[in-house]
Amino acid sequence: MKLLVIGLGQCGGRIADRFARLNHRGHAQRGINVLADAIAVNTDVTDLSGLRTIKPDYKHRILVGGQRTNGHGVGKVSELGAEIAKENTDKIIDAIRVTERFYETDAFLLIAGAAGGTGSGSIAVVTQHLKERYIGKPVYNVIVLPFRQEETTETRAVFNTAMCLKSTYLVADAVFLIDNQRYVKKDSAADRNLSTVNARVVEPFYNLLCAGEETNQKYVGARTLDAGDIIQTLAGWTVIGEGRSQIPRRMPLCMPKRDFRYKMNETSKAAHAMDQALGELSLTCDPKDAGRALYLVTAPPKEMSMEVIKELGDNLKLMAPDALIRSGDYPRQKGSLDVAVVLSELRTVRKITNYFTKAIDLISVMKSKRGLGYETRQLEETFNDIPMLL
Ligand SMILES: Nc1nc2c(ncn2[C@@H]2O[C@H](COP(=O)(O)OP(=O)(O)OP(=O)(O)O)[C@@H](O)[C@H]2O)c(=O)[nH]1
Ligand SMILES: [Mg+2]
Repeated sequence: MKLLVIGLGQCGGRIADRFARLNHRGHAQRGINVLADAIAVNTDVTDLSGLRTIKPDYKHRILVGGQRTNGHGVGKVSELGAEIAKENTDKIIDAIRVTERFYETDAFLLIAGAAGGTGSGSIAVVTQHLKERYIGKPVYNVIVLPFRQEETTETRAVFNTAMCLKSTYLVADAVFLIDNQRYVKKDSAADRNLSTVNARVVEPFYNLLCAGEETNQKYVGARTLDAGDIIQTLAGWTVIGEGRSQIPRRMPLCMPKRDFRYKMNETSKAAHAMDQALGELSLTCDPKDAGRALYLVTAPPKEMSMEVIKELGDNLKLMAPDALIRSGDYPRQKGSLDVAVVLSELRTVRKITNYFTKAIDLISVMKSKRGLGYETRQLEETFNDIPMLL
């Protein structure tokens, strides 16, 4: 699957930059391009200068609202971010039009941090514009949720996040949710090292995007997961994760391949990788709430019998009984068995309902009449009360 990636604001730009690096890796390791191109849009000159891989010309690093902000960002005012995006959609479309491989693009992937101003305010506006202009081409969003500490110290962070989530949900074909706080908990060394967080955010996309782009027959799976399967799976609130089992270089000599222990070993490695993928989802959620799901197993061909794939499918069905599940195998790498999992069309996500509830409380505090019993409200009810950025 080939994506045209557009990063908005600092967070979005940096993650788009990581996607550009992923593309270089695909090209170098596998001779595959997974991106049609990568573009960064920002109101801040310094942020644009700090990128490493996205091409440095003005069609790839697009400065918007320079006159309004003097090139220093919108200072977390996402309404201003939205306004500037509306005024500059032509500039962004012009850049997309000259993209060399635009005709190969399967979908757009727009990325932004929800708590900031530029990315948070502009992502829904640009998404809506792309949807209207390129009818039939899916537009997906990646929304990065703030660290807990930001939520507790900056009221604006919660408010921006709620407005961004609502607006993006209304216009995008699917919204990948990335919880910054998850990555802190998982690995204390990553702590607030954003570069490490970003690398981990994009990693689960690597095999998923490569699998359908393979042209070498040797690496085409029995059941290829291609762009069509991914597009059919993605809808609404979505999370992604990846797990890995190391494969020892040599099997114990005493264990013949037909031995039952060998078989057990084979399936347990795959099951372990899937458990890890579900445990490391980009946002904590209950798989039972998923309406659609997919998994991709990437491993050396001999590690991937149809039995293993089927068993993983059964496992996932138990975890996500209401999900329509798609799957694929990708006989590619050496030394490990990786399982990437996407859960999509999530009916409810507690963390999002919490943002909406908190934002409504903030609004009512601002109007100095406290709301009654918001804690017990459901996602749909809270959703209606959040202002939009469109
Ligand atoms: N994962 C990750 N999160 C980031 C990164 N940079 C910023 N963030 C998060 O994104 C939010 C802030 O958004 P930014 O992207 O910095 O804001 P902006 O869109 O540039 O908007 P303004 O600076 O207000 O004009 C905060 O929650 C940060 O924790 C990054 O490189 N990686
Ligand atoms: Mg900024």
